[in-house]
Amino acid sequence: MKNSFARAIHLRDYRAPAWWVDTVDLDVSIADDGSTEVTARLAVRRNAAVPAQVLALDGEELELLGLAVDGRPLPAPASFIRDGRLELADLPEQCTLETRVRIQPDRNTTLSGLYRSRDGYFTQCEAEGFRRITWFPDRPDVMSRYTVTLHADRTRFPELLANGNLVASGDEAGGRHWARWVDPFPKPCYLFAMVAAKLDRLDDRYTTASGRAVDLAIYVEPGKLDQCGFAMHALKKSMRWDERRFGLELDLDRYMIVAVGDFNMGAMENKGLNIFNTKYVLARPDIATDVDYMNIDRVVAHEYFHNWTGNRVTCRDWFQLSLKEGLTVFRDQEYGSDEYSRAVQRIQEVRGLRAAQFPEDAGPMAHPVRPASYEEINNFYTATVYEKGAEVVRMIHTLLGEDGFQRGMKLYFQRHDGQAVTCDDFVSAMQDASGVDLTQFRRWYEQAGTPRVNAETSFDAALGRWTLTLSQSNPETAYEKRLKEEGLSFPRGPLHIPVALGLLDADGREVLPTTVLSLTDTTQTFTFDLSQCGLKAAPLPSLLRNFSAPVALDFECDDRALATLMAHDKDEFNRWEAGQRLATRLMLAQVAQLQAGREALVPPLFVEAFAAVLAQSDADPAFAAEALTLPSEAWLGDQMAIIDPDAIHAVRRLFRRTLAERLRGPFEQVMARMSAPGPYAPEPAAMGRRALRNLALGYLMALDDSAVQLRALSQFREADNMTDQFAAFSLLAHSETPLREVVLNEFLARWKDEALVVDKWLSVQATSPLPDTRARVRELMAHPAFDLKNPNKVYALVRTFCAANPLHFHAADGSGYAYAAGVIRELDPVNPQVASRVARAFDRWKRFDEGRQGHARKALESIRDLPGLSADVAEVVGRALA
Ligand code: B3K
Ligand code: ZN
Repeated sequence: MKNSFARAIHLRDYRAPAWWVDTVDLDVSIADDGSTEVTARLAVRRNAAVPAQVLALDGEELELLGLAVDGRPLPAPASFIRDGRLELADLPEQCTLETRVRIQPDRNTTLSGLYRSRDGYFTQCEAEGFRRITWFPDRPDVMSRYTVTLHADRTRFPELLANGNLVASGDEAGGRHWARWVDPFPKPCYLFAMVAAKLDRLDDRYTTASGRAVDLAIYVEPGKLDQCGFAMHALKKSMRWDERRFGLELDLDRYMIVAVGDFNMGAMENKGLNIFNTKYVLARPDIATDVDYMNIDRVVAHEYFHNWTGNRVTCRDWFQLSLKEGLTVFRDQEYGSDEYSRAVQRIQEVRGLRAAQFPEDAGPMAHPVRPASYEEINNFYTATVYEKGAEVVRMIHTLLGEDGFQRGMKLYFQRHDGQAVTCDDFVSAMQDASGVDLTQFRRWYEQAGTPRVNAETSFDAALGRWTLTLSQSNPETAYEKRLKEEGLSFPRGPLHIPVALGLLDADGREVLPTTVLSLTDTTQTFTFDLSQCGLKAAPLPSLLRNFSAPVALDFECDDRALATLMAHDKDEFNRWEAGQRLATRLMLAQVAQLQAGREALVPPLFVEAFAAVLAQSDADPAFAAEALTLPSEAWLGDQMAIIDPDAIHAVRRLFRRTLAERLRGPFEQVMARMSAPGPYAPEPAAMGRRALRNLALGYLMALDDSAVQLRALSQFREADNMTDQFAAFSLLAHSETPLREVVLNEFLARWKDEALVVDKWLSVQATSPLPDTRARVRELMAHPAFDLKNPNKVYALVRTFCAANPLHFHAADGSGYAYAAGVIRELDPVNPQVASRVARAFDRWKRFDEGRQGHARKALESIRDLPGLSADVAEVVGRALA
């Protein structure tokens, strides 16, 4: 295996570019056989601020046909390529460089650069795909104005799209046509996009706050126009929201979204021409669930918000990725909170953070929000950069308040509009605009790891004085260990942690409303004078309200206190959190019972607390659905020294079944009360009712009662919307009854022509707890519904199995690991980015017993030893084995 240190790219090596590219004139001509000629005319100019250097351009898989400087052809173009870069010495300070290359998008299975999907051509350039289209300094701090001319067959590719505005078009010989686009805004090449395809278009118009009319268009594969109305609605909603909340308006005359079925990630914010995975555009009540609708809303908003946070102000280098991603996730979270229930959104965000980011910090791929080194940048579009990055922005928001934060945003745009900048520049704007000192706070960007905060309290009843002692510790992660081995120093020290606190009395009445404390030392004591509150006993603290910092909190709190918080805390997040803490503690205790060979049981206190939430569920069904969801198997495992997936699964199953037995009546009543009459609408209130009703159905299904199963079957067959149909479908498909095959067959027969619904059919089978799951998943790879070249199919079946089915992926016989390794080896030559994402399922392997570790190691080594392994997978597997 190649030496990974030698291959790593380091932040400390950043140098400003030696050459600027002021304008790019691109001519792309797609021939009938798919082979494509790209001519690029770059107006290059030496950067006088740095010592003179050769002009070095990046390129991959380009067949160089010609090279010219200021119109003079250079002989033997290939002789200018050194170590994969095109190097030109002795150029004038300013000149026009012309390159002509041929590329083969039909053979491009990586889905990076220009590639073919079905009958059309699409691009994905972030992070480093533009170099697969033409020779270019492929780095985000080189910003240029683009003119793009596209040529292709008129009948096969009626739509020729690129960033910006259409300025001219016409016919050509041989039934071909052309179109020229000009983007008025300078941009880094990762924001370049083009499309040549036959597509249907949904048009709309939007008038901005300042009164400018904008043309909106969503392009989808022919026949799917009836599935893009909601995405258009979401686009207009998010445009209005950004005007109202952030004072930011669209700067273009035209904004386009194109949906494509083959796409590595969710969507891409290319200037004026977003390209989306169909998963985040297409929706209709009968094919998309409430969760799908919500995701579409959030992703459309996210990409739109990037137009300011990402495109107008972009990243200086890829180490700064969180500058645009953390901030834009924060913005889409706030959008979600303003549109739906703030508390429920927050609960879901924190659940996501704990499911993906906490384990990332605890595993071999740990890195800070702003990493200091990487081997393959595509591996760093992570939960840490995105979700923890958003938490870091949220903490700034908490420390500054909405007004201070908005002043910071204004200053940020004043200073940096049109520039490529760093995370530090963002924090400086926030600090300068608000006067809040964020010097220490910057450590959040540099330190990996989930900090632990420990809380201890004491109460002097005579004086009415309550003290809270908070201490923080920041565990060393795989990241610091690696830096040490490389002989690098790294900053460590206490973080600036905002801790939101409220206090309740023994009856659950609030005696201190939310106060934000700044924990900045390793240990710090805060004293409160509560003599006016008439307390007879120590108050009950509600700590880290609304999850005010991405930390793990250690605080001794007995079961009764948790039950009080669950019932009375004014902070809804902490009401949910108290329930999760209680459930986690009790379930882990039962796991220990099982491991000791004793019988596990469900403590009555838990049934009572659960019943109380159920009894109040009418007040806020969406919240109740969250509060009544038990901690996941993965979360429970993360709390154990050595993860025992079998015992965890057995205990969770026991809890579900026992709760269903004890509370059958209340669950039945919830089902009756929560029916949602009238036609389906993806509205928050109706979504909450459906979530709660289907949760109740889920518990009742744990009873193995044929009456309940028949009820589920009729819901499956009669539902007028996918939310209800899918809920019943997945429950029946996971049940050990003959109905399982019935619903699997009926579902596929009905939806075989809707690719996104077929993905659901695959993922339900991948998450099944039934014993034949691993064998089935393997068989499904040969099913016509599966396609290794399509990322959505791989994610639905393979990644879902590896990442969301701990019981079977971590099977003691190693069969899950062997299966995953086989797929990764097969997938790596096809699409390394997708293969690498699947490989991340091995992150936790050292948390299991020796037997499982042995199997996992073998599986990882079999991947590592694959000849020609991609840099993407090599980095993930190399770190896992290190
Ligand atoms: N910026 C893109 C992600 C690109 C991923 C490249 N491997 C989507 C987003 O975050 O909006
Ligand atoms: Zn983004």
